[in-house]
Amino acid sequence: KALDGVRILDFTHVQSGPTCTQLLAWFGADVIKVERAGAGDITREQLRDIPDADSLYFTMLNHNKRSVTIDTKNPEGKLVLEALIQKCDVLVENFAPGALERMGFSWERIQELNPRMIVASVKGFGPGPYEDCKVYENVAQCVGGAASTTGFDDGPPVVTGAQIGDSGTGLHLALGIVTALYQRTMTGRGQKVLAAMQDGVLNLCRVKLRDQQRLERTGVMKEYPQYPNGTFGEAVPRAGNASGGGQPGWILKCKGWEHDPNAYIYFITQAPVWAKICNVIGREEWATDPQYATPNARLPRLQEIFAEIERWTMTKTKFEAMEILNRYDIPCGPILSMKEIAQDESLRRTGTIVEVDHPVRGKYLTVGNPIKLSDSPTQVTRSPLLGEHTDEVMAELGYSSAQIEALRACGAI
Ligand code: CAO
Repeated sequence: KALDGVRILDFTHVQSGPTCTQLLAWFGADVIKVERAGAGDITREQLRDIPDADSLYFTMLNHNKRSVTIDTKNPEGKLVLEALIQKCDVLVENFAPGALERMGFSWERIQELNPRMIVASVKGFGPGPYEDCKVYENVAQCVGGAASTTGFDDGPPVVTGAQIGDSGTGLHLALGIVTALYQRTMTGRGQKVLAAMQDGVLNLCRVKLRDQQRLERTGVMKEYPQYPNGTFGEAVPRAGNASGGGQPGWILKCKGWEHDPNAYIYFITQAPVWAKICNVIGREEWATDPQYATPNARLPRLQEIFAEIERWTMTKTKFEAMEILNRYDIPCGPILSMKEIAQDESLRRTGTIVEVDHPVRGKYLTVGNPIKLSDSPTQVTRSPLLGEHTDEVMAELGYSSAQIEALRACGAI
């Protein structure tokens, strides 16, 4: 495995940090998750669908890890954590700001214990006025520019179902960690890695900061639905389902839309295939009509054009439309429900959707590793039970059975 031999001290909880360490585990790192005895990661018991079984929230974010319980506020527990810091390569955490220091593990202390240690953190904000604030997913979406630019012009800001604040920042952090590991091979030193959720969301909203500057220069953005009939204000408006790029697109109804909330298709009027689009929808004359023939001529007519294309898509199911449009290389995508995705055979074949067996909850579906390495294939294994590997990891640290029992008796592990 790509990260064979890399040991991760996983001090993460909820979603952002666990997403990061799960990826590292899938690439082969030994991820040792530290949890509080008796309680563990709060998500173990959140949104439970089976009484007393670790929730899907927890199981789907903590595959391929080992779990040890340590009370890091207990003096004996602190010694165990120190031993782990000396043995591991990376400490990953996403506590509220200052929590690690309050535990007695400042960057300086960690460096004393292990100068090669990389300390990687997710925080809500980077240094600045909000650095001490706790942050959850939707807060990050709001402060990172996603909410103000998502939704329709006549409605309020909207958050997206994609967890760009949590899982998105976890991905950013994972890249920071492997980069720091690479640099360590040359410097021999650890370093701090910080991924702030606001920054991660903003990075994913980069095109909207592009548009802000275009708007300030020209006062108008012709691919937005506000053009030509609506008005633009001072800030990038919500663009509904308009395409973020230079190829206009929109979501169109398909056959069955009256009773199926997902009977829709995303349709892109890509310029190179405009003539083919005209043929498919039966408006051949638009291919040569100067009012429709060029991308610029079409921009003020997009609403009319999409209404005409929708008259065609409404005669087909989303899959029929996809099949026909793909014959002509016309970019499009059916709106797939989670039910349809869960049943998708090709996603199962590639390991992107995986069925996992769990001793308490039985079989469940999860999303496997979306990043495929040809020399380091991912085998998804179930999430650990709380403290399942405490004895095993303690033995690896050199503790005898009697010492382990004594530590358990005093509540340190
Ligand atoms: N033993 C003893 N104490 C432990 C422990 C252990 N094994 N593990 C954690 N703790 C303690 C911490 O030391 C902390 O104690 P203090 O408050 O006394 O310092 C306490 O548990 C709670 O940690 P927390 O403040 O991080 O947790 P919270 O539930 O209050 O806040 C969250 C959760 C997510 C808002 C906060 O952790 C945060 O802002 N994290 C950074 C941003 C982030 O990752 N957000 C996304 C989360 S996913 O949606």
